[in-house]
Formats: sequence, structure tokens, C-alpha cells
Amino acid sequence: MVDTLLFDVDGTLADTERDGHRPAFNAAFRDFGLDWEWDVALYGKLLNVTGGKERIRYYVERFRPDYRGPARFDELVIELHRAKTAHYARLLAAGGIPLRPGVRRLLTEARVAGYTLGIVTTTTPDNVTALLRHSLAPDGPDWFSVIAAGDIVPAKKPAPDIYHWAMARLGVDAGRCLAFEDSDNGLRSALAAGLRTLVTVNDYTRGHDFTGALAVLSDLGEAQAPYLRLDQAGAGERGVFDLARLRAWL
Ligand code: XBP
Ligand code: MG
Repeated sequence: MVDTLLFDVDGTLADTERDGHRPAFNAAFRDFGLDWEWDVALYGKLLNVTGGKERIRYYVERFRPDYRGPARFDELVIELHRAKTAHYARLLAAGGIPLRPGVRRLLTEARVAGYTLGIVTTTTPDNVTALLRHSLAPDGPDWFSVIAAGDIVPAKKPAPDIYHWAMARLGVDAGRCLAFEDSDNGLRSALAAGLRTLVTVNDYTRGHDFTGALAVLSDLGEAQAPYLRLDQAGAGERGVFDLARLRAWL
């Protein structure tokens, strides 16, 4: 019996990558006098690497081989990332980034029905709190029994460690959980932890390989704007993903 829903954050709860994290990285680069500018297309490539600090290092190695940074480059990365996190929080507070279709509806229904909700993400904990406060509700973080985020496990997604950590915290096994992800890295992480996983795609992840997902949807859907199912088993079907559908599919 599934009674625990575990949500990825970036790309799953909201489209935070393109219009949230990306401009926040660019603002931090400008603060430090760096001429690094991550446009929408480049950022799509950089998303192959999860974790902001890891992404900055990957960018320099892969796209800036000529860059001669300070001797203590690791410290610069940490400072850049701290500035980026502050920019991101300000951006959310200034107007927020809306939750994706159906997210608020499903969270509300599951909460009322007594399901346990959890967050499982590679993003920094402050980013999660900011998004849940500004885009869900002032007490949004309290809706979740666990917030597994950031550097609490050394190996980020696609490693399963963060899901194992969250399930251990909640005292549940994989059979009681359904994971929600938007990317191949996220899906691989959840599958490797033994979880059934529903995927909702976005512009950055539409072309990823989602083999093994329970289903692949355009989004969770609303009554006025139903989801489009994209995986072969149900391609073309439209609907609203709610607890009744969850029970039917499981
Ligand atoms: C999102 C990430 C994060 C964010 C940026 O993964 O990979 O790195 O892009 O956040 P998920 P930080 O979809 O699993 O949440 O800069 O705080 O790492
Ligand atoms: Mg994601």
C-alpha cells in the first residue's frame, strides 16, 4: 500500500531551472566580475550534472579550459554558490515561480487524505524552503515530514543515496512510496532506490530516456487543462493525476 509521496523539487514542483537557478548563477558570476553567461541552451547541457557547485566545476572544466582561477578554486566555487543561493531566494521572494499544473491540487488532496509527503532533491535546503514558502503557502515546508536536500549525502542524484536517506528518516520502505521526478538523473536515482516513479516532463527533459517509469506525463493535469500521457503504454491519454488514479495505476 502506497501512503508516502516523495517529490523532487526543481523541474517537478516548479520550472525553477530556466528562470530561477540559471539567472541566479549568472547574477553571482557578475558579482564576482566573471564574464560567464549561461544561456538557456547551454544551461540545458549543464543540467547533466546535478548540484550547483558540481555544475560550476563542470562548466569550467568542460567549457572554460582556458580559465586560470585562484589557487583556492574550491573556495571560490563555494562563495559563488553562496551568492547564487541568495540571488535565487530573492528572485522567489520577489514574485515567485508558480507551481506546475496539478502540484498544489495533488499535495492538498494527499495531505487531507493523511498521506505522508516528503521532499527528495539535490538542491540546497534554503532553496526548497524559499520555493515552498513563496509558491505553495507560508507554512509550505511544514506540509512535508522530511526535506532531504543538498549535501546531506555526498553522492547526489543519479545515485540513490538521497532517497535511501529520506526513507530511513521516515521509517518506510520503498514499497510504500511513490516518487515524482522530471529528469533522467532523478528517475535513475529513484529507480535505483527501488521506487516506483511517475515522471512529469518539462522543456529541458522531454527528450530524456524514461525507461522504467510508472508513466510519463506532460504534467499532473488540472480539470480545465488535463495532462497528456507520453509513454507508450498510454500515449495520447488525457486526464488528471489524483489519488484515485494513483491507486488505479499501482
Ligand atoms: C536540481 C539540481 C540543483 C539545482 C540547483 O536537482 O540539480 O543543482 O539545479 O540547486 P533536483 P543548487 O531536480 O533533484 O532538485 O545550486 O542549490 O545545487
Ligand atoms: Mg528535477
